Amino acid sequence: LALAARLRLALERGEFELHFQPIRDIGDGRIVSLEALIRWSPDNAGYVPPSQFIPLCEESGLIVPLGEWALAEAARCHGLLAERGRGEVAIAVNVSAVQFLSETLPQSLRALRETHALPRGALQIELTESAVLRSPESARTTMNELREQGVCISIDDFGTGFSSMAYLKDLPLDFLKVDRTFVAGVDSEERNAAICRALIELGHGLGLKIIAEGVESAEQLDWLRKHGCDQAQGYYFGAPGPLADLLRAW
Ligand code: G
Ligand code: G
Ligand code: MN
Ligand code: NA
Repeated sequence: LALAARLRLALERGEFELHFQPIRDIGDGRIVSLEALIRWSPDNAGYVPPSQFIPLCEESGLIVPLGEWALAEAARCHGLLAERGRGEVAIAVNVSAVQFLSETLPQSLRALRETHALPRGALQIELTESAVLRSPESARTTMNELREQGVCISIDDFGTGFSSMAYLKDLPLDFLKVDRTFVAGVDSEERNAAICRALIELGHGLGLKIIAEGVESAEQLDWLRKHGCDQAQGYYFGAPGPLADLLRAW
């Protein structure tokens, strides 16, 4: 079976699952949101990382139904959080450019919020710069509709794409996620520190909150706290894992 067809079958068979990584407030350490990261476990034989199948799903168009599945699963999981008294914690879902620009996103999210009786703020979406830059006008329309529904928007991997100040200035965004390549060595390499300082200042100047990705040490976390970063995620706090594990260790 060609991989594209195998992936379609995987979606039908329910072979995908979501893992979650906590995002913590840097000030008080509390978990403010969970990033949902898709995993494929074919025939229950270990996990295939998304880098090995997301690009193919984007080419074949499967990313749209797969993305719909991820949003629905995130909505279901938010219900589980709420049952455990953690309903104020948001779930952030990665959305591909193809899905974001298909313009069905606001409608899908509205339907999910009704079906699962989700409060405003329950779901967030993470977009990359390429998703936005491919069509800034259509991006703005979709973002405004999401905003009205109380869905916050992050720009993911910030600084690694074709960053344009124009879209940052004009689009209704909430969070800027500083890519982990800049966070690595932030406490020991002046060039990374210079970029992180500038991104924090830029984001704050535009009224955005800053999330540092890929935090792996107490030294990095201290640096980020001292320089005003708002939230952090990374192996220092924990790798992505099943929701049940996270709830147990909360
Ligand atoms: O979990 P991991 O670090 O292997 O993720 C690698 C990449 O896969 C990340 O860049 C992430 O944005 C992407 N990814 C993870 N889950 C999803 C998803 O549900 N949808 C999309 N479009 N991308 C995802
Ligand atoms: O592109 P995106 O930011 O959505 O991808 C998140 C990816 O980063 C996931 O694959 C996740 O497993 C990985 N990740 C999460 N925390 C860390 C970390 O502290 N260090 C590294 N190297 N990768 C991380
Ligand atoms: Mn992400
Ligand atoms: Na990222």
